[in-house]
Amino acid sequence: MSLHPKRNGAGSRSSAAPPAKNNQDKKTQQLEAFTVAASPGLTSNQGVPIKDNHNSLKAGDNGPTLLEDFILREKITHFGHERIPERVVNARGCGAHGYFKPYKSMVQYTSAAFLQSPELETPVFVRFSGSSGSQGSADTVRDVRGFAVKFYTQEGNYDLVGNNMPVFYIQDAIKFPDLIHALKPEPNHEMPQASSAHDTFWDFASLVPEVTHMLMWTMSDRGLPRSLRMMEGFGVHAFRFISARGDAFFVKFHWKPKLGVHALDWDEAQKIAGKDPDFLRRDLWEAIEAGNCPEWELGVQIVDAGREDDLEFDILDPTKLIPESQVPVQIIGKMVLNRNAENFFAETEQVAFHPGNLVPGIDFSNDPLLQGRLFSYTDAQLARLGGPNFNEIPINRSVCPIHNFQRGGLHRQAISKGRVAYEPNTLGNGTEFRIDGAAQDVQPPSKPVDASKTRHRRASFDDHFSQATLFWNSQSLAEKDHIVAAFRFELSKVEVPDIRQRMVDNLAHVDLKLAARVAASLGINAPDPKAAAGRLGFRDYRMTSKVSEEPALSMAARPGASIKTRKIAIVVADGVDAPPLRRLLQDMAAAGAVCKLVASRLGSVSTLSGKQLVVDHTFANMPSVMFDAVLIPGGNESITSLCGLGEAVHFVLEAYKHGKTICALNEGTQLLATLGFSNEKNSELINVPTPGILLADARKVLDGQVTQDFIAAIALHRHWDRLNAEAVPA
Ligand code: HDD
Repeated sequence: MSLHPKRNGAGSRSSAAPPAKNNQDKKTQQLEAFTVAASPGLTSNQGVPIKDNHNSLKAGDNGPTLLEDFILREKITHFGHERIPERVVNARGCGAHGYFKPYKSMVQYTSAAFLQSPELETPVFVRFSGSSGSQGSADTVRDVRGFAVKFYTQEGNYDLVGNNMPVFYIQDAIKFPDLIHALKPEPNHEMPQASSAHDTFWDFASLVPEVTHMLMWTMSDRGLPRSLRMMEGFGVHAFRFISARGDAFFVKFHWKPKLGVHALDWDEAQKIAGKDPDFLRRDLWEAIEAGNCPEWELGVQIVDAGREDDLEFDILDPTKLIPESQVPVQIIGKMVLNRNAENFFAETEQVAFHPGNLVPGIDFSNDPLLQGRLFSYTDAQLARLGGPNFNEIPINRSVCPIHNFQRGGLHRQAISKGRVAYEPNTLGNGTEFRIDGAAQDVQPPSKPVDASKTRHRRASFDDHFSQATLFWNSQSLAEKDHIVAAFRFELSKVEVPDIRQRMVDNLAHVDLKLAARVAASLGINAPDPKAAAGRLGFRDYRMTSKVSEEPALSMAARPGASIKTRKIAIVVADGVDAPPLRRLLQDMAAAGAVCKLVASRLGSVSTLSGKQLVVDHTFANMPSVMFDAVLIPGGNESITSLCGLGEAVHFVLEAYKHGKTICALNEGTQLLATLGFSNEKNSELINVPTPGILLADARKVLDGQVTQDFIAAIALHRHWDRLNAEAVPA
């Protein structure tokens, strides 16, 4: 049996699961043993039956509650302890189960068993997260997203704890607490929540220029993913592959989503944060429940150990990426997420990742950020999960046997037999038991280290701007506009003008025009790169880049071809013209899109022919920001009502502003009149020269032309080059 997508409740796990046949099922089977189904009746934690769950034990009907009521005491006490400390960063997250399968053997590069055979499926659990917000913060804030994958391999757990951006803010882990303290809500008043738009963050950023490259990413649309299913993942650091022959390679990991890489608009993201703060986690959950199981391909950039100096930057510097045109990404396998967690706390909250959870054949590098992480994650789990036995929590258990002589500790579950808890020994099974180191070690010996202790940073880490410029140069015009707008927004929230000035002076080292555009709206002086260069700790150093533009860094350069799982709103009122609508609904469903009827009230609307169409949502409960595209069917009466309805007009205007595809059939075009579009040649499909606006004759629906145009326009995701979009007061 394999847990491949099952429609209608793919997420639910049957209570009598069949026996595991392959590795993928091993984790499911293991978790099954800990799963508790609801059963009739109540008991205490000691198994004592509870007959009354409504009244505490009192001395007489009006008397005080008795201390001896152990049922009350147990219930209230457990309740008071049911929270654990949230993660100090990446507190808000959601997770899902699935599997990973290589496309080919990687034996040439690594001995990692899970990468040896395309036949082998390895179970995974993935937790996505936002980095700055607390557990209850909104999903769509501007942020880097965590992308942590736990592979339950037959050689133990391997964790790839990455982000949706390929670089990080800082170069050395010793700066991590400073970075996070600056980013998190300010310590005096605990504001703002899940936002970098405040003085302390930009104060730090303006003084530590190594953050500049990462700022370009977070200020870009990458900071606002449309869906967790539509974002890339990166291991960030250079790791090492080690082959069975002992050959070593540097490797950078990439996750490439099958649905393409897409983003929200900033205005949209802010509105969604209020309308549906759970937008991203709901999207993931619903897609998996519907059997639309998200997939990513695993890619690797491999650099032979010893050839890393051919790169013009230091491969160990986590603020640098390897341009894909310099070292192509080899696609080596596929990950599918096909089952939602059964219990959020037990699985998603208690899962414990660690970038040092490695398997033989994969090693870390001397990246100083990674080195610090190796210490931090175990420490974080000890604080969060209450002791050294967190590996025994079901979601964290490996699927291969554990054997060592670690004993005791809080919440120990294993009942280790016998008198022996040491190695070597002869008393365990009567013969000598000794580990002789013959098997391949997880951490193979690397070059001998013979150096003086130093707190010095290598000069090869000094260039903080070349790749920020590379990122900027690689963006489309619309993407550049969004970056400028994001910097303006963030810095306009900064109260101290000196901080704004320092920041734009820094940006002048990325691109003078960018800095000037940001400065223009902030009421400060024009940017001065010399001022930045003169500051303490600021090095005005640039390496010679081999690549000046990199298409892979732009999302616009790689629009997807599919509209699978895209959400289309059909705005309707009584009197809607149903036949062309029905046909379009069929076509869109066949293309994998999700269509929902939106009206001013729930229930149903009547069609021109007097039939009823069931309404899915109201304009109030599901505004346009929750959709990818809008369809306005014809029908005189329906359109007259919609034109007189502010929330319907706003719905369409807002979709226009956010660059979404809008298709109007026949009279439906009148709803667009507010935007200055009219459908004078009513019998023609008019491709108004406004990208993504389709005004169509309903008769053309039957010949498939409208479907084709509509799908092609939605697949482009957004149409930013629209006239007067800023004039729309949405
Ligand atoms: Fe980290 C959580 C990713 C640098 C210390 N980190 C955490 C999570 C992700 C990342 C995805 C959430 C894991 C989960 O879902 O449970 N972190 C990164 C990446 C980094 C990075 C991609 C740089 C390339 N992190 C980093 C540094 C330190 C930490 C430099 C400390 C020196 N990170 C932690 C942590 C967390 C964590 C405090 C919070 C809770 C936890 O680990 O389990 O230990």
